Amino acid sequence: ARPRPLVAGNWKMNGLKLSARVFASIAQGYDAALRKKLDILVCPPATLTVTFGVVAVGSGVAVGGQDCHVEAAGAHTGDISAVQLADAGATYVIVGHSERRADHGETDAVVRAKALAAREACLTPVVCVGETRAQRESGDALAIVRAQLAGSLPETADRHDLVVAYEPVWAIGTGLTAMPPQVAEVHAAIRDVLTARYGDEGAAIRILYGGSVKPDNAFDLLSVANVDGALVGGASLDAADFLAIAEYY
Ligand code: G2H
Repeated sequence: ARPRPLVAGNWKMNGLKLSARVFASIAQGYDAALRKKLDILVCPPATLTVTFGVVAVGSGVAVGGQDCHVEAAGAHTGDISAVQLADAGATYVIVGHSERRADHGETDAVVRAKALAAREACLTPVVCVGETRAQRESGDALAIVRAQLAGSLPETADRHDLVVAYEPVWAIGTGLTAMPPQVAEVHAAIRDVLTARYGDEGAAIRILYGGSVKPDNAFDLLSVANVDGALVGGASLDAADFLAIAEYY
């Protein structure tokens, strides 16, 4: 059986209090028919976690963080811990997004520590991996993704406490999307890593595709083998677009 799909929105550094209206439309659109088929997650900026959590009550939409510190508390000005996100109502947290890796120099070891901190706080980490354009062009995409997984994944995991997201860096926010055969190749390689590492549970862990997913390419991308959902950036800021992607299922 295929894993239960997950369509996740990553709002990045977008959204103000007013955006609760957009989130309310998403929550409203996640009707009984959709709930039967898939999970929906929205990861707003940390300032909106509590607001969205309140709006989400009873809707079944999960709220998540976009990053967390490796420590639960302490002298780390400007950072936010997994414990704080959980306290604010989050149940997931993205770790190792390529923008964090690039803007904040996060290494695989840091990403793994964040994934472990997330689990300590009972959050499900969404661990992101993906190659750059130069790495793809030099034929190293699979090797890079395997190395990132080797360094970023926790020792143990099951279907409930880990999600992996493949986001080719060259396809993020650029309007470029990976072709289905490219996605199939990488997702199959990720599945192999997960089953080698976690056995049967590895077959049930969700692998999301991310990178310019839109309503008009959702069908092509989500129908690829071993794609168990999407991590959606830009298109998740519009309730109708985000729901249209979820409605693939
Ligand atoms: C990739 C994705 C969401 P976008 O970063 O994480 O963003 O859909 O805007 O490419």
